[in-house]
Amino acid sequence: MAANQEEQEQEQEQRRRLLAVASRFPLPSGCRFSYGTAGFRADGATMAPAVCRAGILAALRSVKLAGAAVGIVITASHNPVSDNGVKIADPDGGMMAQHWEPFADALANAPDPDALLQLVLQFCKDEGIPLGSQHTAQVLLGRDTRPTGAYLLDAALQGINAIVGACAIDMGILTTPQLHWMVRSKNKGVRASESDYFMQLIGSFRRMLELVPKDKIGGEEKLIVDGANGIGGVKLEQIKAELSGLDINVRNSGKEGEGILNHMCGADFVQKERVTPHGFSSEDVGVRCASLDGDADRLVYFRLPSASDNRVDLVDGDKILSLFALFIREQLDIVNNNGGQANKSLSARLGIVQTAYANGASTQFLKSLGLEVAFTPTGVKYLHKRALDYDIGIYFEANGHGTVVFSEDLISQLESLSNELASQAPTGSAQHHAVMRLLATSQLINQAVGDALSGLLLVEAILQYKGWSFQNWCELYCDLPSRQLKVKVKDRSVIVTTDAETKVSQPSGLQELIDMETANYTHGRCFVRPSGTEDVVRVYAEASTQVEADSLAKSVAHHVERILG
Ligand code: 16G
Ligand code: MG
Repeated sequence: MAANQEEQEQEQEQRRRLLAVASRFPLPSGCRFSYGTAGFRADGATMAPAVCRAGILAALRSVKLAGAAVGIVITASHNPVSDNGVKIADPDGGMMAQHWEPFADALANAPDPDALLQLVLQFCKDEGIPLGSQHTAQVLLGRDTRPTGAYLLDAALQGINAIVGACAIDMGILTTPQLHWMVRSKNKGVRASESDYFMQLIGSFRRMLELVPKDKIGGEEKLIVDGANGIGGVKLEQIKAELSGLDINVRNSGKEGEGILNHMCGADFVQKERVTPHGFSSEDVGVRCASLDGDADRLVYFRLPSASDNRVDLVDGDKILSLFALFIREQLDIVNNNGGQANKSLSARLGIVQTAYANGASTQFLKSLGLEVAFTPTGVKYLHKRALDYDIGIYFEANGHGTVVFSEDLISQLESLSNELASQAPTGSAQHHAVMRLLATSQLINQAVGDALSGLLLVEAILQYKGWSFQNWCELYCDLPSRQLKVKVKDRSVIVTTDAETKVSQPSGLQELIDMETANYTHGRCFVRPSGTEDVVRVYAEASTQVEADSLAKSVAHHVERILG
C-alpha cells in the first residue's frame, strides 16, 4: 500500500474512533465541566463523559510531547465518596501545563460527536500534533478507592484508545502522588513500579534514621495515622512493618466496615474542623497523630490534648513546612560552615513558597530564619512551579499539600561532594553526614507532587534527628487565630484578585472596604478569593484573638454578600 494511502486510511480511522467514542459517552444536557484547580470534579455518576474526554486529552498531550508518558488520576481527593474527578499529570509528574486548560474545557463541553471531532482536529492543527500517522502515546492511569472508580477507569481507557497509536497502562488503585511519581520516574528512565516506589521510600527512610545522632535515639516512636478510609491507609498498612524505628497504628484504614471515605475523618476534616476524627478515643490523648486525605496528597498532624473535649492541637501544612525548612537550612549550614573549607561549600538557593492562607506567624518564623518566602495563588500548580526557581524549593499549603524540590544541579553537587568526603574520612564527618541527609531527603520526599506518605516519613525522620517531641514541634511558633468563611454568590467570577490573591481588583471598592475593616484590628489580615472548586467566594481573616478573627471575617463576608449576593 502506498504510504500516502496508508496515511489517509489512518486519518479516516482516527476520525471514526473519535466519533464513535463521543457517541458512546454523550454529554447530558445542562452539564458543564470546568478544568479547575484540581481537574474535573462532579458527582461520580455523571463524570464518565468528562473522564472519557480527559482520556483523549491525555493521549493527545503525550503525542504532542513525542510519546512521553502522561498520567491520569481518577479521584476526588478529600471530597465526599459520591464525588469523583479526573486530572492529568504532565511528563515531569507535575500538573498538566496550564495553557492546555482552555482546550480541556472546550473538549469536555463539546455538545455532540461532530463538534468534538472538529475541536480535536482544529486543536491538533494549531498545536502541530500529528494525528493518525506514525506516532506513539502512553498514558498511565491510577484511581483511588471510590466505588465509581472502575467505571470511570473504563471511560478513560476508551478515551485514550480513541487516539490511534496510544497505549494505556492501568497502574491500579493508587494514591495520587504514587501515580505522579510513576509518570516522572518512567520519563526519567528509572524504575517506576509500585514496589520501586515503596523501596525508595523505605530505603531512604532507613538511611535517614541511620544518620540520627546517637544521643538523640529513643524518642517517641508511636504514631497513630488517620487514613481517611482512603487509599493512603491501605498503602501504609502494606509497608508499615518495614519501617523500623516507627510504631504505626492505622485508624480509618479503609477496611470494610471501618467507616466512610473522608467522612468525619481525614486531613481536610481535621484541618478545617480542628476536632478529633472518627475512630479516636480518650485512650489516644497525648499521642502523636497524623491525618491523610482520601487520595493521600495532604498531610496534617494533630494531638488530643485532653479527654474532656474533642478539640485537637493541630500541626498544619505551614508547620510541616517550617520543620522541613529548619532541618534543610541546618544541614546546609553544617555543609557550608565546616571549618571554612571554601572549596567544598555548596551554593544552594533555598526558597520557601506559601499562599495567602499561610498563617502569618509561620511566615514570620520563616523570615526570622533569614529565608526567602515567595507567595503564589492557591493551587499546587502555582506553588510547585514557583518552587522550581530555587535549588531547594519547599512549598506547602496550610491544608497540608506540599513537598520539597531539588534542582538536578544541586543533586549532582551533593553527589560529588559526598564521594569526595567519603574518600577523605571513611567513618564520616559531620559535613559528610549533612550531605548524606540532604541526599536521603531528596530521595525520601516525592519531588513530583505533595505526598502524604513520603511527607510523613520525612517528618518522622526529622523529629527523630532532632530528638523532638510533638510538643517541641508545636512550639516552633504560635499560630495567629484565624477564621475561614464561605459566601454563596451568583457568580464568583465577578471577583478578580491580584498580588497572589491578597488584593481584590474587581469589583471596584471592595478592597477599600476590606482595608477599612482590617484596620480595626491589631495584627488584622484579611483577603477574599473565588474558590477554584466550588461556587463560593472564600473569606480568610487573621487577628490577635479568635473573637477578632471571627468578627473581621464576618464583617468582610457581609460586604461580599451585599455587593455580589
Ligand atoms: C484543590 C487544590 C488545592 C487547593 C484547593 C483550593 C490541587 C492538587 N489541589 O484541592 O491545592 O488548596 O483546591 O480549593 O491543586 P478552593 O479553590 O475551592 O479554595
Ligand atoms: Mg487530595
